[in-house]
Amino acid sequence: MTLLTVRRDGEIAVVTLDNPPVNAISEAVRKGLFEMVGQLDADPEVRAVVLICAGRTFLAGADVREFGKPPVEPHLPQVVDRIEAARKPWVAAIHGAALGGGFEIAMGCRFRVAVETARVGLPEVTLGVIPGASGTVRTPRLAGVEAAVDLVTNGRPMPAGSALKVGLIDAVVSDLEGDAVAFARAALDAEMPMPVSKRPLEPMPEEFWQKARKAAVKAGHQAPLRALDSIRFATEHGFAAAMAHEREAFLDLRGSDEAAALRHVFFAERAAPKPSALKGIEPRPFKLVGVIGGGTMGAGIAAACREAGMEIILIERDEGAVARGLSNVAAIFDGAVKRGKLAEAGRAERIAGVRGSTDYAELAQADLVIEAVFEEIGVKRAVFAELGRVCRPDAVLATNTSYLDPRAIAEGLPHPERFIGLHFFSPAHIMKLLEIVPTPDTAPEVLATGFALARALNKMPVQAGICEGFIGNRILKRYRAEAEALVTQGVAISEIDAAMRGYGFRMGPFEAQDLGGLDIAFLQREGARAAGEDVPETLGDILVRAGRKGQKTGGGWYDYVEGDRAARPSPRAAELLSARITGEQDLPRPEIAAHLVRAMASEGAAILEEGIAERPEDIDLVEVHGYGFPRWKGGPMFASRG
Ligand code: T1G
Repeated sequence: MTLLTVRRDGEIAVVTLDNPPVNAISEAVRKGLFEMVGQLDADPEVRAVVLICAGRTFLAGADVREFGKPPVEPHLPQVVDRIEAARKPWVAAIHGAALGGGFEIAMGCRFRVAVETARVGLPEVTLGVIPGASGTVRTPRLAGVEAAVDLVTNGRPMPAGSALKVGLIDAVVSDLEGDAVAFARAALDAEMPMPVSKRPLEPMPEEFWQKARKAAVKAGHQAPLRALDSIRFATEHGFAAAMAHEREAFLDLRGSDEAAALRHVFFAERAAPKPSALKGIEPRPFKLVGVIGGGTMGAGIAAACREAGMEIILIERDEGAVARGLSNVAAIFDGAVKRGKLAEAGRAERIAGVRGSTDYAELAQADLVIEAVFEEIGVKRAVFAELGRVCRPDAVLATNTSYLDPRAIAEGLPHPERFIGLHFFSPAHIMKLLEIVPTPDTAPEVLATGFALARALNKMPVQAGICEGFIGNRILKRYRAEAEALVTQGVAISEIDAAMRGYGFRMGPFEAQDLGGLDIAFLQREGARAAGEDVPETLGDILVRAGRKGQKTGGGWYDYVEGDRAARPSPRAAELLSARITGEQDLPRPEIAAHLVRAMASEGAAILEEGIAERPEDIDLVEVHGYGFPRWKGGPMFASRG
């Protein structure tokens, strides 16, 4: 396969890059482009150049796989400068996504045209670095400081239409190659714009800087702030100085732990939906989906499946519950309309695809049914007994249980090979994590259906073996137990929460329990005790028995004042727990965080050892996508690696 091919359309040379799967800019691509400029400059018949890519997308950025290696010439900034300095003007013809170094190369071109569906972006901060080939220096010259800060510090790609408005591209076209050639030909007869690096740059207004800085600090890791700083530096210095400053920051960050952690998550996310064990196994179709239960979880699952284009039948126990369930689903789409994410017509179309019933017989033709009823074994078994009677033998039947043993739920179910656990996380239409829990009877194509459903819902699937809490809730239980152990050793609750916020979590373990309610885990422990298990009394038990269930009862680990969610240290909680607390201990917050992350990783090691999780990356994905583990720390297994 030839990396770069050239064809002539009259005086226009069309250079096509073909480096599957995403035209990442490898060393060979840099070298090829660098030499191509000289070759076409030397060709007297060529007057302009169109750069276009084969496959699904324009250049998707530097090849992230090369990040761990020493950079080799020609470096990307040199390639961009060389294209910009070419005697013949280059036109970037963009489809798919021009990202990172891909968009930097496009900015080295004299013009940029794109199809409507294309996106341009500088997502480097999502990989823990900043643009390293003039993204923070050319973008503000091309589109102004505000557009540059927006594009660079949040790392979100911009659709072609918006990019045209701010001047990042020159035209939106329909026939990409043909129109790009015509654009190049027309440009030859018009006044040539200045190369981007020569364009003037307005200073960054102080007020804008302060606002942008506050937002960048909120990101929690250093890359967004360094990117902002690099743009500001570019507004105060010449191009060459700004390029040197940017390069220094890029190389510094590229070797950082944050960048290594973000690359780890990047590749783990791309490996997750394609387990090798399912290669070549056809999933079953799932166009008509039943959801049993219209509460928060059921409504979220129904909305997520409807959003992915499935027809939904929502089953509840009586007409009132059906109405409430349907209104819970409608409320989710109303929210999307309010946030400007969904047009009114789209809302109506989505709601029209969700019908409610109390009659299980309506599920006779369902391809997939997902149960999301009360977390009690008897209730769940009754649901599956009914489903076993009414559903097709090949219909996939799934439980959303988060703690119960799926084997116990499926006991006695006819065609047990069609049963699987699909553990969604609330709110199910937002949280990306989906724990997929097969039983020993689950057929491979049913497991493949679980992964296909995750892809259809744009969720992050992680296969889990059967144990209490599968992967995520089992680690959560250990995390909470270790945090309580620190409290009994005299470490202040507020210090532990502050330590975990400082590490990058949005909330510490105690404030999170107060928000979610201490009684949920309490009921699980009580259920286990009732089943004869020896479950030692926890500090949380003491608080719940004293009526302290968290914010909803005005107090849990902390006290709360009506209408104010601020957590206040609680003398009452201290009094209730005093008998269990021996002494006082002042631990530095980083030590507290390291201790608790190590505890998560130790539970993760046991989970791997027992075969509950297949790979450490899966455990990191569960924690990052389901439990708020800071992405730029990579997850407990990565953070605790040797
Ligand atoms: N480098 C290497 N491999 C990459 C890659 C990249 N940049 N992007 C994707 N892949 C692989 C990915 O691992 C997967 O491999 C396959 O391509 C398909 O990916 C100097 C320093 C482009 C929007 O951050 O956002 O430029 O698993 O499943 O859903 O300033 O990939 O098949 O073996 O995601 O169609 C900046 C990251 C780099 C873009 C396509 N660029 N990629 O999405 O496919 S830093 C990025 C994406 C930089 C310069 C700086 C997406 C996509 P496999 P996929 P997709």
